[in-house]
Amino acid sequence: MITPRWLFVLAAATPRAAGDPILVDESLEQIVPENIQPGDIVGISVHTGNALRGYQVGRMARARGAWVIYGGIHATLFPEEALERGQAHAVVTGDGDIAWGKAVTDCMAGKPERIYEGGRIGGGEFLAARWDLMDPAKYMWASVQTIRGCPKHCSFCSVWRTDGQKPRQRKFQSVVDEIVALRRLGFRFIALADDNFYPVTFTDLRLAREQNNTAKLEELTAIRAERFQLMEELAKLPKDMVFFTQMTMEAGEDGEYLDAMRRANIKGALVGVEAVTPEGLKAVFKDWNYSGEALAKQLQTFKKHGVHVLGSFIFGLPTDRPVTFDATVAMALKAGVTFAQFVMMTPFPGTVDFGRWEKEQAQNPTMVGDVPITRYWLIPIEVRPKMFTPHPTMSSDEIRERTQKVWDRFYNWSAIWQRSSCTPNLRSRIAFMFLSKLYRQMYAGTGISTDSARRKKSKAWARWTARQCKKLFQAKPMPELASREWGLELAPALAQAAFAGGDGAEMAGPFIVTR
Ligand code: B12
Ligand code: SF4
Repeated sequence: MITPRWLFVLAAATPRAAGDPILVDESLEQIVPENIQPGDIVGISVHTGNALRGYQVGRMARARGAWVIYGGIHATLFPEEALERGQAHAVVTGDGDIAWGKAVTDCMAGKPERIYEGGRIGGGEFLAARWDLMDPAKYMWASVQTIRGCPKHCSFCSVWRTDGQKPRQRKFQSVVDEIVALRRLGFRFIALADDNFYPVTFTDLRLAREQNNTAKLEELTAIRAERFQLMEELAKLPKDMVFFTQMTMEAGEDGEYLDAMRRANIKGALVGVEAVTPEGLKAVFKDWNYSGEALAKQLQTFKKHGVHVLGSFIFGLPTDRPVTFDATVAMALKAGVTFAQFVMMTPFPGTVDFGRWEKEQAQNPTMVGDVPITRYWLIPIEVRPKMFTPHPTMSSDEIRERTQKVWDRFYNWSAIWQRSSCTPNLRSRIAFMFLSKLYRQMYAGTGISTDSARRKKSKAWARWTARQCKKLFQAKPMPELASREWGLELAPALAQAAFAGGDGAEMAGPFIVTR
């Protein structure tokens, strides 16, 4: 559905001397080994879920005489594993925008280093993707990143550890230019592939002010002002644009921010609700999230300001009990979230949860074949357990079955029909229903479903629905659409003035001077 952004960003980072790269997205089609020639340079991105396949591709490419380089979140966390299991010549850890170019140049000279530390580059250094190398017919949504990193520290998430807690924000001009390029190609649905679109909260501003930390206050204020600037520019794009992002529910405190999102056509956001009880939130280091009535109210605020919520809930937390499943779906319905996902607790490497689990397993590791369970991504998919960490009171089958039921309840036809009343006419209402079913079917095939027959049926259904939905996402290309030329950078002093004396409630008008 969504463009894998890294592929098109690395294309932009490829040195000219190497020519235009050939891009292969294995979620659409498998790589053809015969297309790899001796001396080619093959870059492979691995996240934890596809590491095993990635290593297979790397070994094949190396056997064909190519240089093999890995990157991505998993290779960043386990570079030695990629070197050994994936037979890499080199691994790029962290951001590839700069390091990939160096690795390619070194391969062309026949002298790659083992590890290239890409680190965390500044927001101003993020590259725009090379969308000219994409076949627009293959994707429904494009993806553009506006900010990287997240100041929080949730126990199940690796983002704050790998991408850092300091938000790294791209210059808004570069983001808007890229979006214009995509609209020219006929893309009107764009995922803002951000870790957290609301990087500065009122609490952050208040604390900096109370601590008299002027430098921090200035920094936060500038980040926030640039967010508004970005949204103001997005609002000037064709009205049929639809953006979707990810953010914390803290944004519910900030009506002005949500209004700016609505004006910018950011129609929805994935919000990590995770758990509906205070114990559950504490277990995942997210006790700053709301629970109970306050949670429902917070999420309803998004909708009131015209921003739809895709609520994300986790099951399998140690504090979960059978009643938690009912309570969660009841809350999702009460809070009026437009979409919801119910994912199973997975200990992803680099997270606090994973560290704790690895420690527990150190003395007497559970093995699946010859692989310790803490390296579950190396276990062949046919025998890989669906859940890795035992729950104190429920079996993994019970959790999976209950989770499945929650999906079914939230996405039954009658519930979807009721939710679809948020759309303006019958046609959109039907589209909404199809989309909801598509979303549910996609997840039915990600390991949550209980049997393979159901998974197979779901996949076929999802493909059919996706084909119908595709028409909804496409728009007539607008080759005539031009980017604006921006004159001045956002002046930090002006930005600061806009917030003087308040919680940011009194945002000033546009700061930018355009030519
Ligand atoms: C947007 C996003 C999504 C979107 C869009 C996915 C898409 N098609 O693009 C959606 C919502 C669909 C999604 C789904 C999922 N996601 Co997601 N997602 C992200 C997010 C926020 C940004 C990804 C992105 O586009 N970044 C922009 C690009 C430019 O950055 P990048 O991919 O990191 O690539 C850079 C470097 O890593 C490096 N690099 C990457 N590859 C390579 C390759 C080479 C050769 C080199 C040299 C360098 C290199 O260079 C790039 C440029 O700097 C990341 C968080 C993050 N900060 O990475 C999570 C993240 C990748 N997702 C994650 C997860 C878990 C998932 C899901 C499994 C969630 C779920 N439970 O269903 C699914 C899996 C989907 C799938 N099958 O792949 C985890 C992965 C953890 C892990 N260890 O694998 C992350 C890290 C978030 C987290 N909470 O920890 N995701
Ligand atoms: S789950 Fe979301 S809020 Fe928590 S650290 Fe990760 S990106 Fe930040």
